[in-house]
Amino acid sequence: MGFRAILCTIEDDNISGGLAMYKWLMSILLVVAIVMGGSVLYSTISERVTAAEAEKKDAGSTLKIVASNFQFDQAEYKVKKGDKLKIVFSNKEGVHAMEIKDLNVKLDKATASQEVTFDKVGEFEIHCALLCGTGHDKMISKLVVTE
Ligand SMILES: [Cu+2]
Repeated sequence: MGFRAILCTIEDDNISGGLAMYKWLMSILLVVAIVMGGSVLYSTISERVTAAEAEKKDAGSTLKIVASNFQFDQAEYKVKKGDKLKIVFSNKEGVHAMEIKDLNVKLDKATASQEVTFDKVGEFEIHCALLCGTGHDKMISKLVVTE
């Protein structure tokens, strides 16, 4: 009888010991889950922020050039050296094309945009590359790349 009682006590101890171990393990798992969940959430948020920033940067990196009869919308377009811009050309009136010979840029209705990295400081002539009418020769603007 006495022996049995001892055995029972040992078993009880084992059970409570196991339970304590189980609780401990579960709390560790919970902490790990929280940390992992948090880091996933954090990386998702930071990814979104990065994407939003990239989009914002993209929106600002466009150089629009609009042609009409018989001029471009600005006499001078200014960019900074090192800028990587998407030149977007459009016709507001008439059908024109634009060319910057020194930078190998040629855009028209069919090919309306081109990405250009401005790595040379200087003034570059923009002119119409399509015989558009009486004012064609006057369609000259400047692209200025500054330091
Ligand atoms: Cu022209």
